Amino acid sequence: MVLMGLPANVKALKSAVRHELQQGIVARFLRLVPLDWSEEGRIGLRIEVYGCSYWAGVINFDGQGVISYRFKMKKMKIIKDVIALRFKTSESEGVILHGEGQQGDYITLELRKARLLLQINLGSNQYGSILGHTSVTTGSLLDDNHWHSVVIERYRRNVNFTLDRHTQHFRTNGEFDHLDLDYELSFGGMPYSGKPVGGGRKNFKGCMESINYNGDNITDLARRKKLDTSSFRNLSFSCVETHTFPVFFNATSFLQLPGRANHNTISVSFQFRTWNPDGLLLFSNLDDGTLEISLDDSKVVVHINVTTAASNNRVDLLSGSALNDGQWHAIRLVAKENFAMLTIDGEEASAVRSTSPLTITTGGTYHLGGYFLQTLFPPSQRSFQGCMQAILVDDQPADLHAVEKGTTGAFENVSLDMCAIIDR
Ligand SMILES: [Ca+2]
Repeated sequence: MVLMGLPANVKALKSAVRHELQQGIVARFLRLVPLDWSEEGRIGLRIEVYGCSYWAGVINFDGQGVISYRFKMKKMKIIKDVIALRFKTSESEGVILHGEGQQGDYITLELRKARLLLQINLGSNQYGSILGHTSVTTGSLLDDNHWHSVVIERYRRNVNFTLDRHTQHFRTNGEFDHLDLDYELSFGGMPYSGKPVGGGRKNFKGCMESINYNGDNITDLARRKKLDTSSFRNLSFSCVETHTFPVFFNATSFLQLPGRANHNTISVSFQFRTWNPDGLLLFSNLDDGTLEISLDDSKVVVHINVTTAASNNRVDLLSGSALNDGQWHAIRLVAKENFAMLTIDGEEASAVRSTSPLTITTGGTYHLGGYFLQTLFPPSQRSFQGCMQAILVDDQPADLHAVEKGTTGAFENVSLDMCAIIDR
C-alpha cells in the first residue's frame, strides 16, 4: 500500500503538473482520493498514469502440479541459499518447496494450519549425537487469499527467514554447514512420482509469483519450458481468482438471509473462523419453534425446539472441539422428520445424529452471527465475533452480492467481502 499526497493544479487551464514516483510500484489498481478542490470555478480532475509493462511471473498451482527444478549436477553441496517468492492461497495446508539429499539433508517450506513452517537439516551424524533437524514457524492466517512474500537467506548455519518484511534470524542445529541435495528441488509439492503424495502432505493450491532460487527465476524458466511441469493438468501463468466472499462479524453484527418457508427440512452449511470459544452462529424461528447453532466452550452445539399443541420436542447435538483456533471450520446441519445430523469439517467421525421425534416446518429467515433484538424467543447466545463464508441456507448458496446491494436479506455492522480477524 502506498499513501502519498501529490499537489496538483489550482486552475484548470494551467499546464500539467508532473510527479515522478521515487520508488516504482507494482499495482493492479490505483485509488485516487481528491483531498481538496480549487476554490475558483468548478471542481474537476484529469489524470494520466504512465508506467512500464510488467510480467509478474505468476503460476497457478492447481493442487496437483509440481514444478521440478533439476540440478545441473546430480549432487549439490550448497553453502549459501537465497530463496524468494510470493504466494496467495485460501488453503491452510500445502508444500511450497522441498528438496532432499540421500545423506539425510533436507529443506521444506510449507503451510501448516495457515502458518509458514520451514524445516531444514544440514546434516546429522550416524551415531545420532549430532541432530541437524531445525524447525521454525512464522506468521498466521496466511490462507487469507492475499499476497505474502517469503525470503529465506542462508549462509552456512545462519538463516534469515522473512515473511512480509518481518525477519527471524536463527541458526540451524547440528555442526554442518552445507545443504546437500540430490537431483532436484520441487515447488508446489513433494517431488512428483505419479503416486499420491506420501506423508499426508498436501500440494500447494493457489498462486505463486516471482519464484527465485539462488539467482534462477523459476517462474520464467517454467514459462520458457526449461523445467519439468508435466505433472500439471493445466499450467496457467495467471492467477485463477477464487472468490470466497467472507463476512466479518463483530459483537454487534448480524446477517439475515432468506431461506425457504413452510418446508419440512432444514439444511444449512457454512464455514467460520474465530478465536472466541462462544458465540451465536445461526438462529432461525421455525413455524412453531426455534433453531440455534452456536459455539459453546469451543464446540458446536445445535438446539432445535419444536412446540406444538400436542407435544414439545427438543433435539440437542454437540460436536467438535477446540474450534476457536482461528482456522476455517465447516459446519453442516440437516434436520428433517425424526432425524437430525451435524457434521464438522466434513468428517464422518464428527457426525452426530439424533432420531428423536421431530416435525419441522421452516420459518424461512436465518440470522447469522447475531439477531434482531426484538426477537420473540431470543437464543441463549448473543453474538459471534469472527468470519463466515460459503454460506448455504436451505441448500441455496447465499447471494452476498445481492445482500451487499440491498436487494435481499439484511445486515448490520458486518464487513462484507473481507475477513478482518487478526493474528494472535
Ligand atoms: Ca550437509
